[in-house]
Amino acid sequence: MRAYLGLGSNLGDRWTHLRTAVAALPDVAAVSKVYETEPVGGPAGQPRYLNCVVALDTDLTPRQLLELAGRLEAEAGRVRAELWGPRTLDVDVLLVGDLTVDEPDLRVPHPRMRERAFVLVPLAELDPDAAGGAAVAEGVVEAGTL
Ligand code: GSY
Repeated sequence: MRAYLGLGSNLGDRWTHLRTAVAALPDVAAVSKVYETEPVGGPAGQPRYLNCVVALDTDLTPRQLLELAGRLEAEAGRVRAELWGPRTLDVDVLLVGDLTVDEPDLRVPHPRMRERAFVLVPLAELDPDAAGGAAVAEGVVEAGTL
């Protein structure tokens, strides 16, 4: 099954956090470019994010992908101090095939992905259909590749 994860970092060595996470992911089929993006939500004045999207061809379930995301965030030293606050690493499960999940701690497709240019721009690069067509790139600037 084709799954998409959204990765973001705006604390510490952002490139290393993204690189380390992608290297630890199984069954990677494609990695988008990395984009520097204006923070959405959270406290004013927080640093800009680096964001990318990773495609996996995987048999992992949405729940297993969520657990994997949590492990990678913990390994990056993420501390959940503040809702939507700065973070070393955020890994969101965006899409898992055409599965839908609606549980208190896990919703797939990710419920806010369609509003977020920092998700839609890298996702459109890998799969325009999954992103719903061309994405508006407001606040999103190409920064390089991993
Ligand atoms: O939901 C992911 C964490 N996050 C981000 C992010 O990854 N990028 C940007 N630009 N803003 C964000 N706000 C939150 S919360």
